[in-house]
Amino acid sequence: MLGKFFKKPDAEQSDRVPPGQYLTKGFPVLTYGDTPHVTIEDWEFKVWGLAKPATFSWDDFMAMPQSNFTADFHCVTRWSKLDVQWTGVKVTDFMKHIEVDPKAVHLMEHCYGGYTTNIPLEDFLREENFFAHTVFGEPLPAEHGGPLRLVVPHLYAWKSAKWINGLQFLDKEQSGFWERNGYHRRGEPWAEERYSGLFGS
Ligand SMILES: Nc1nc2c(c(=O)[nH]1)N[C@H]1C(S)=C(S)[C@@H](COP(=O)(O)O)O[C@H]1N2
Ligand SMILES: [Mo]
Repeated sequence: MLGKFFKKPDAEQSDRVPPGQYLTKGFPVLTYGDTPHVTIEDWEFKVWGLAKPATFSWDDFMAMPQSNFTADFHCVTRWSKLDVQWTGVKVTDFMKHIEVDPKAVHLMEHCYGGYTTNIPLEDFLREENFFAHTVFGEPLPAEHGGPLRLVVPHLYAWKSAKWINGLQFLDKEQSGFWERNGYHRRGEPWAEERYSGLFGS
């Protein structure tokens, strides 16, 4: 697969590329199953579990502060893309609207199409995480998770749920789709937390 589309990082960039990753100039699409198509009129985002239940419309999200982000993107299948430019809502700004029960320590990200992925509350609440609706100045294409996806830059990209439409706050860890199918529970790229020991690596 190396060659035209993937290259080993040069020295200048190598300190930004986690071990075992290769740079791609394109933006591959990695989806399990079909791409859901959701209009912003029908779009809805829900919060439940150990947080006060809440429902947000597209307009509710757009009324929150909008920020630009540049972030690196690391897929566990070994491609990385540096300096992706996004626009959206910071998780910390969104969370100002959520009342979390103090017993919550973990959460499940839910999506249109049924994909799920879990994340510790502490990893979710980091300042650099955001919900993105725009990439490189264009509306986020459906195949990349539009109208809205989560981006969690410090973990492998399977935690960056596309078509996200819900957060379930939990008092203990539960496994999402890939975590049940052999991926690591947390997925930190610098530690190469790729797969769980149970399924080998
Ligand atoms: N809903 C949903 N989100 C998802 C996925 C998916 O299959 N469904 N794949 C994950 C994986 S493995 C990766 S690498 C990134 C890929 O994002 P991209 O297709 O925009 O490159 O999305 C993540 N989010
Ligand atoms: Mo991935």
